Amino acid sequence: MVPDQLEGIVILASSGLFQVETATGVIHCMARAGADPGSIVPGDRVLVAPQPAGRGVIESMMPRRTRFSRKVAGRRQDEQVIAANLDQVVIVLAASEPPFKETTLDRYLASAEHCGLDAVVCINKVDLASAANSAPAPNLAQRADVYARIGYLVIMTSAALGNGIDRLRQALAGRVSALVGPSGVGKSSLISAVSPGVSLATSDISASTGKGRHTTTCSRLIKLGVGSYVADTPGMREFGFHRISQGELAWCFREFRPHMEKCRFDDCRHVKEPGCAVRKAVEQGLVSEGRYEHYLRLMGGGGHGNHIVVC
Ligand SMILES: Nc1nc2c(ncn2[C@@H]2O[C@H](COP(=O)(O)OP(=O)(O)OP(=O)(O)O)[C@@H](O)[C@H]2O)c(=O)[nH]1
Ligand SMILES: [Mg+2]
Ligand SMILES: [Zn+2]
Repeated sequence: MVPDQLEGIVILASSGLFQVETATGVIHCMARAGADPGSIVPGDRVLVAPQPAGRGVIESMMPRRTRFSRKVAGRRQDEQVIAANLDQVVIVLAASEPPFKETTLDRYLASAEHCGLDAVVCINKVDLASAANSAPAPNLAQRADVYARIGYLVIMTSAALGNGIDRLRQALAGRVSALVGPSGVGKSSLISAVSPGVSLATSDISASTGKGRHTTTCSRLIKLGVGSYVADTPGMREFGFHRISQGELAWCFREFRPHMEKCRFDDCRHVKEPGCAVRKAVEQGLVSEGRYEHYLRLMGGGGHGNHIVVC
């Protein structure tokens, strides 16, 4: 390493300005002239040339170990990297307000699998869907159980009342994570609950649309402890896949994997092909019908700016 450069981790990226955490503290940086500032995201490891007054210039970026990305919103097909060098994503949905939707969860889960990241499912606002004894409503527990049975860690939380916050804190310990999910589900509230020293802006969901107000506008990486970081990310209105091929999509539904190997045809799409072991597993109740239906919907394009590549 050039001695006059400092190694650091990007904790905030906003309109071409960056905050980089280094051994000597947080440095406010710009990207080197000619570099695309949009290509540097929280979690990126960078080399900074210090400038006077605690400022610096990001000179170079180290290769990424992992990244979590989606297709940019709108018609373009470009990739938008949400955070880099993550170990896992925590997909946050609300039990209610906004309503819990498996279609949304399956989309995020498939993307996490495609990015090679562990995924944790966090269902927040259980206080809004609970009986008086604060156990989650049975219907919600059943819906959550579909995901626990296929091997995902499912944590039911209430940032408002404190339920499940210890479990979430444990899941984040020693890892680099990002909380992702729609606006208004409580991502920022959960990070504030996990780390009481942190105060992040939150706002109520809109009474007219029942949706969040997109309060968090840029991703921010927060240090929870040695080796523990969590990224608060802006709620996403649409979550389109970035270049997942049809063949890859089935693999991204992790419970399909042991069955896929037994399909009659190597290039089986698990739609109508004879001898499809995935469909058979659905008929036998080994794979959830709901998950399979969402797979078919995603294979069909299903709106929402999907980018399933036929190859
Ligand atoms: N009842 C209840 N309300 C909650 C809970 N967690 C968060 N909220 C409320 O939900 C609203 C949205 O919370 P935020 O933390 O801003 O949600 P967010 O996911 O960060 O939203 P964006 O930043 O827009 O993506 C706020 O009014 C919170 O007070 C919870 O566990 N129970
Ligand atoms: Mg937020
Ligand atoms: Zn098949």
